[in-house]
Amino acid sequence: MMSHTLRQNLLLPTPPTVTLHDPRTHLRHLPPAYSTTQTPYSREKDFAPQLRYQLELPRKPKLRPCKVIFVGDCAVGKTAMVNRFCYDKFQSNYKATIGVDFELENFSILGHNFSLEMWDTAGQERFKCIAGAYYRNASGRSSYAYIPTIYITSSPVIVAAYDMSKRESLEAAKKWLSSALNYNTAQKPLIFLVGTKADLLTKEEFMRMERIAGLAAAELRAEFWSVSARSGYKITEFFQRLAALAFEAAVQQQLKTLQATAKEQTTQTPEKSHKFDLRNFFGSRSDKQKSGCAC
Ligand SMILES: Nc1nc2c(ncn2[C@@H]2O[C@H](COP(=O)(O)OP(=O)(O)OP(=O)(O)O)[C@@H](O)[C@H]2O)c(=O)[nH]1
Ligand SMILES: [Mg+2]
Repeated sequence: MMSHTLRQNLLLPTPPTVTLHDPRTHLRHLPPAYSTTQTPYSREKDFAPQLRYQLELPRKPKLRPCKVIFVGDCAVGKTAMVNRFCYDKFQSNYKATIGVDFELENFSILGHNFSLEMWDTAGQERFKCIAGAYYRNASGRSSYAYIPTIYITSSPVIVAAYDMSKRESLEAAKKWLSSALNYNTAQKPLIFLVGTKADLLTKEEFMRMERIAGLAAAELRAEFWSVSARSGYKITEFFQRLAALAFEAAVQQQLKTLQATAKEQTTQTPEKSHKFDLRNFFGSRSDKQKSGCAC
């Protein structure tokens, strides 16, 4: 009896490796804005039906990683915010970022892979020129120099952070944002104004600061958020909203490019029309077979 049980156990197939998906990075709906009445972006409760329809078509869009640049004064909590979301950790001792830190976070949105390249820049004055180089890359051109510009469609995202317990850091965030915008003329970026360290404020201070930040955000045409990396308050919600809006923008941008290219093809002479082949945008094996292309 004993050996039988043992044999049975040995013959049992090894349990399959279960890949646990992080529910925070799997989105099926558009997350709401921090203040649903105060945002320059979508106030809808879900992705547009048109977008869902496009994504269900057999030709899947190929989305490039979206660049997210974090700017703001030193010690406002940019790194803490990124680390809380990416690693669910918080460090109370301050370690200034040198130049720029990089994190990659993969999302699955409506079943499509979408990555955020997070560029966490240093707030210290002496690194300002280094950050400039990364804003330039945020327009989505230089880091993929070998790919034609038309192929790169992700709008960059700029997160201007300020410390809610330091009023002057809000003024500084506006300046950081305007200098980041100076580098981003090719594509209109998504802009977020994020107040950090919400845990340090009393309820009254918090409400007062939110009123001020709400006005500033409206002026900057940004979506505003208040978060705390220490307590985790609204960190997940913020990153999910950012990823979802960036995804929506990337898909829409790609569709626009595709439509423009198709229009161009119909108006151009046959000689010129094969300059932009649609198969370069949405690769499809069946199409390649139909066209007889062997590559
Ligand atoms: N209480 C509290 N402290 C925070 C919070 N976020 C960050 N801090 C603290 O603020 C200090 C600075 O945080 P960092 O994230 O390093 O700031 P930074 O903006 O990346 O600074 P630079 O890299 O110099 O630009 C650290 O001591 C953090 O522990 C928060 O939400 N609440
Ligand atoms: Mg930092």
